[in-house]
Amino acid sequence: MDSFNPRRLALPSHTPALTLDVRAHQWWWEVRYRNDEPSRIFTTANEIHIPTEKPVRINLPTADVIHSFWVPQLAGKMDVIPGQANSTWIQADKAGDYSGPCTEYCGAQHAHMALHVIAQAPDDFAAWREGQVSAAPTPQSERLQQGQKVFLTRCSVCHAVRGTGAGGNLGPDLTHVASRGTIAAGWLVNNAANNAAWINNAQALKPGSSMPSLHLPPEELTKVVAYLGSLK
Ligand code: HEC
Ligand SMILES: [Cu+2]
Repeated sequence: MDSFNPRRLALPSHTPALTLDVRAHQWWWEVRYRNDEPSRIFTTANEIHIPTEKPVRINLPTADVIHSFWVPQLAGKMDVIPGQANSTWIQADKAGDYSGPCTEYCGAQHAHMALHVIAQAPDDFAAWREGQVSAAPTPQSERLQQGQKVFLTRCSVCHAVRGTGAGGNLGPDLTHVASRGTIAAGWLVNNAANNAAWINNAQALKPGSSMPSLHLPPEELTKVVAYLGSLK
């Protein structure tokens, strides 16, 4: 019975505790948490939080080419194919950070398209979800207000921050970007220095990405980085 995992086989007949739409993009993962109540739907990127011991259904659309979803410790590999409604299931028995690479070559930055599944005890997951459901915090200082202004001018065509009017959807939703451990699909640790480098030189760090190198003046750069850091 060693290699037989009854739970995994039984998963598709369960009612999911949670249903996520995980849309593959060149080269990042958009993660949308479905909910019957529209005000509780939210979108994040590259880091999927799930409660432990609960079956989670993952729908796998793609925004562009073929990708592949694979978190080796939690689920079998599932291809993500244009025009196909593929889906898979994951379940984690233990809390932890499970990572997965994209396993179908999808272009230049395929190697920089990692996904993290962060499994949390149900109470911790519920607390995380409440944080994500809420709108972005209002900037509390003049410096952060200026950072938000830079953001609304330079970034909102591609990025959303819920509650500010920024509604772009070409890039990841940044409403709670400061709550993520990494940016750019697992490629960089999420800290101020890396955000500054990324904003000004995305094309050097991840050539071909749809995120341009913004080359902001130093003033604006530090303010917008501070603003991102406030989006907990
Ligand atoms: C033309 C569209 C576009 C513009 C303008 C743009 N971005 Fe992006 N941004 C993207 C895309 C696409 C990604 C995903 C890149 C990837 O991971 O491959 C991204 C990723 C990011 C990330 C990483 C998010 C994560 O969770 O991985 C941050 C932070 C970010 N952008 C900040 C900014 C800021 C700040 C500005 C304005 C100064 C900006 N972006 C302007 C398209 C854009
Ligand atoms: Cu890939």
